[in-house]
This record gives sequence, structure tokens and C-alpha cells, in this order.
Amino acid sequence: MGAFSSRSDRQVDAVVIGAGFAGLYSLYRLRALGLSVCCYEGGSSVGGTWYWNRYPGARCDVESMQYSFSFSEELQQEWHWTERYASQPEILRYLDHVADRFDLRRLITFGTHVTAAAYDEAAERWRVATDAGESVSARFCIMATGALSAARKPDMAGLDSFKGRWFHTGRWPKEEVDFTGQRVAVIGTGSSGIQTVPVVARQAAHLYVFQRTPNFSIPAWNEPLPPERQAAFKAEYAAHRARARDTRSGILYEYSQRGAFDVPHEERQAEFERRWARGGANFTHAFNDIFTSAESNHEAAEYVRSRIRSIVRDPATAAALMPTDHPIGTKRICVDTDYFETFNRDNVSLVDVRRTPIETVTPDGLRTTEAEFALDSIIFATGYDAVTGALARIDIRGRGGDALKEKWEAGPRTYLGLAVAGFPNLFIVTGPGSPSVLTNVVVAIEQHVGWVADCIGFMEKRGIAVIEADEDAENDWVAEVNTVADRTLFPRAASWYMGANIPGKPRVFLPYVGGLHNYVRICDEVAAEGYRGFRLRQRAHAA
Ligand code: N01
Repeated sequence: MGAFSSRSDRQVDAVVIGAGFAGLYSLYRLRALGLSVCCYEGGSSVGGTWYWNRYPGARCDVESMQYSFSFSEELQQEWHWTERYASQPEILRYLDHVADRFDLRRLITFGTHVTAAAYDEAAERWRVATDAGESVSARFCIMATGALSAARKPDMAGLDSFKGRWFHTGRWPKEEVDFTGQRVAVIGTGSSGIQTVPVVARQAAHLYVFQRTPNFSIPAWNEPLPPERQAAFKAEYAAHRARARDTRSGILYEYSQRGAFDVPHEERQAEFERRWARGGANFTHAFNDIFTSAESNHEAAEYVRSRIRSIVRDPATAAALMPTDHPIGTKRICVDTDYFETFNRDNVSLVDVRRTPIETVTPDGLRTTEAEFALDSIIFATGYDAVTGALARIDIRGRGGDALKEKWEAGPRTYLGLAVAGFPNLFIVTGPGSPSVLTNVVVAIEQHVGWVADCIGFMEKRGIAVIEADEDAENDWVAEVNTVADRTLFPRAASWYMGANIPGKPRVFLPYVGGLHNYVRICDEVAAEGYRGFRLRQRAHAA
């Protein structure tokens, strides 16, 4: 096994891969069980997604009071958020604080990528190898590798010849980047592009936005968080958290109980108006059938298109910015600050690369089928090999040396998004088949990690050495993930949820769209029934 060093392995009970929200909480919970734990992290510090996404304008679009850990009452009471939506630097400060406060940092080896993980069936242990030539042997392997962490730089012809600088939003350098006076391109108009465009536009001499697919975006209306509002929320923190966990997305939106056509036209418009004025992704919950009825969805989409038409002064630019190729919400809804308004600036141009595709990057800029653009910097906001990409970058081999990559050739297969048949004692946090990316991911992470830690605790108490998902249970779960997706409009969009942004990636709906609340219930039942759908094997001496 070439990836593994011949030196004798370091031995631990559990190895955690990744030190973002998921990895940090995994370390906290597994150490609390009395296990020896270690962690590998590619970045030079903690934070995961929030370590790498330092691009101008990076901000979370779940409100800060909710996008945070709930596991420590002291932490949630003492940490002070300054804005309605936290900026990337603030979230990174928070995660640094968490790592220090709970003394997690010394468990982590930074600047080190895991390259391979292989299950040794005889020893009932995972061997994990890194690009630093280290290897570790562990009974449990926790993949806290992130659902949106495998950044995707499109293979653009000529990029190597470019004389300026180029960046990917998800691999932003640590030092400040100043675009003042520059001619800059942003390629991509998903959440990252839509956040960075208004900020870069204020610096650049000229900004070209290369758009392939227009996206729906709702204003954030970000603002400072008044201390009294924060105090009021904190006074009821536990209750708010419990309520959030019992919703479909783990976020305290106003979930309407009415369908869009249960009310007359004027009332429907007034509701959209009210939600637009409130800001954020709450908009798509204005009616309870927006994700399931094409007609209701059309009403919401039309409302957003009408807002774009009224904000953007140039009618041709407004028309080009209006999404028409997918139902609203079926590609991740964006939340912005002044995105559409930015196209009213004299120094901003929209380039429709669906109509005039990019042919090549040149030494001095970029050429489309129609024009040449002189550029000093290019920002790729081109997204991720989502949900499965970070796992695919590790050579993961289970029983019999079988590769996860091969097992997942036609699409990922998991039981509950947490475990895979043939890969004993390996757990995935926010894996395919889990609700993760459709939810407040911190809530999902706390649930996944909590479930895994409880499972390992159960095993320790009962002298169980090995747990493995049963193939039948896995098949049933994959079928369930597809069934619930097919009841919605989600599969109609060529989105990263469907794997559609990566050439050659199988088109399957990756997350579980049945709702976090239902998912939690199912996971709890599985545990309560002695880990239904899993095979458990006693330790040899306890058998
Ligand atoms: O990536 P994306 P993202 N030429 O895949 C375009 C989370 N997130 O980094 O749609 C030209 O959504 C591509 O075009 P198309 C959130 O879950 C959250 O923006 O494939 N264009 C698309 O416009 C989000 O959904 C937050 O036609 C090319 C864009 O690049 C997820 O991360 C902030 C191209 C990619 O959009 C990913 O968002 C940021 C090419 N060759 C991210 N290749 C917040 O919480 C791709 N594109 C606020």
C-alpha cells in the first residue's frame, strides 16, 4: 500500500479528517467519551470553509444567532455577534475561539491533507495516510471533510499564460487583496459571485461579470445586531434551538401553512412584498408549495423577476439578469447586498457567456466568441465538486480493499448519509443522503456528530467493536432520498445539488430533501431500535 508510510503507525481510537465546524465538534464529543483522538486539517488553522472563503464580501446567509454551536450554554451566551448576518472574519474568529476555549487545537495537525484511508479487516482498524508521509491507525474514522470544500477551478484554456493574478473564492489567499484601479473579471454568479461582485465593484476600475446562468437572489438587509435583540434571543436560546431543530431546514423561518393559490392575487403579492422587505431565504417559505408546485413557484419567481426589472436601469441588462431556466429555490437561493443595484454602476458590465461563451484566457485577459477583455485579475466564483468531491479526493478503501469511488460510480450510496455498507466504523458528517446542505449546516452538523458520538458511546459500553451499514438498509435509504426528491421541483434544475456542475458526475439528487425534522426522527428511531439497519459485531474477548 504505497500511500502508507512504513514507519509504525500512531495509534488512536478515532481520527477526524477536517477541522471546520464538523471536525471541531467531532473532536469535542469523541474526547468526551474518553477516546484518544487526532485530526488532520489541510489549512494552517481551524475553520474549514470559513478558513478558505476569505473573498471580499464573504458572509453567511443564515442569521448569526442561529448559525452557531448550541452544545455549550456558556459559549452561546458569552459569544457576541455584531451583525444580523456574520461576516467570514467574524465566523473565523468564533471558530478560533471555540478551538481555544475547548482546548481542541492541540489535537489537530495543520497543513496536512489526508490522501488515503484503508480498512484493515483483520485488525478492525482504519489506516489513514497523509501527504506529509504520516500514517495513523484508528478504530473509527470520521470524515468531517465538508460538503462545499472541494473547490472547482474550471479547466479554462490559456489560464497558465495569464500574466495577471487569478483567484478562486473558495481558496482565497490569507493576505489582503486590493483590486483598486484594476480591471477585474468575476466568473460565476452563484452565492459566492453574487456576494463578491458588489464589493469588488467598489474597488475596481472596471468589473466584468461573466454570467452563464442568472440566479435568484433576495436582499439580506444586513444590519448591526442591536444588543437588546441579541439579549432577548439569548434569554430563550435553548427553546429557539429546539424549535429550529424541529423544522425542515433547521432555521427559524416563517413556514407558511398556505399554498400560493389559497389566497387571492393581491394577498399573494403582499406576502412576497413583506418577505422581500424582511430579507433572506425566508422568502421561499412564503407559501408551503413553492418547492412542489410549478405554478406556485412561478408566482414567486415572477415576483423576483419584477424586482430585478425595477432595480436594474438598463432593460437589456435587467433581462439578462432574470433567471428563467429553473424554478426558484431549486438552485441554492442567493442572499445579497446590493447585487442587482451594482449593475447600475458605470464601471460594471455584464457579459452573458451563455450567448457568447469564453473561448480562452489570454496572457492579457480573456476572449469570448464575441470580444476581447483586458484584465488584471480574474476571480473564479465557479463553485465546488459538492457533497462528494472532498471524499473523492481521498483514496478510501473498505472491506476487501474496495474503493469508495468505484462503489459510488453511478452516484453516492449511504445509509442516512452517515455510513456506507462495506466501510465499517467510518462515519461521514454532512454526507450525501443527509439533509446537510439544504439546512442550517451547523444544526445538521451538531445532529450528525451527536448521533455518531452516541453510537460510538453505545458501542463502547456494550463491547461492540464494529458497526457497518447493512446493504439492504442502504438501498432503502438511497431509494427514499430519490423518492422525496422526486416529489419536489429540485431535480428540474441543473444544479450542484444534482451533480450537474461537474462534467461526468452522475446526475442524482445528492442531499436528503425530506426535512431535517423528519431526518432527526428517523435517526433517533434507528438508534432507539439498537441501530436498526446496521450490523454490530462484539469485540473478540467480549463475544
Ligand atoms: O458556487 P455555485 P458558489 N464558465 O456552484 C458558474 C454555498 N455558499 O461558490 O450555473 C462560466 O453555486 C456557474 O454557472 P452555471 C451555497 O450553498 C454559501 O457560488 O453552472 N461560468 C455558477 O453561476 C452555494 O450554493 C454562501 O451555469 C461558470 C457559478 O459559476 C454553494 O456554497 C456563500 C463556469 C458557480 O456557482 C456554492 O456557491 C457562498 C464556467 N466554465 C457559497 N463554471 C453563503 O452562506 C461554473 N460557472 C452566503
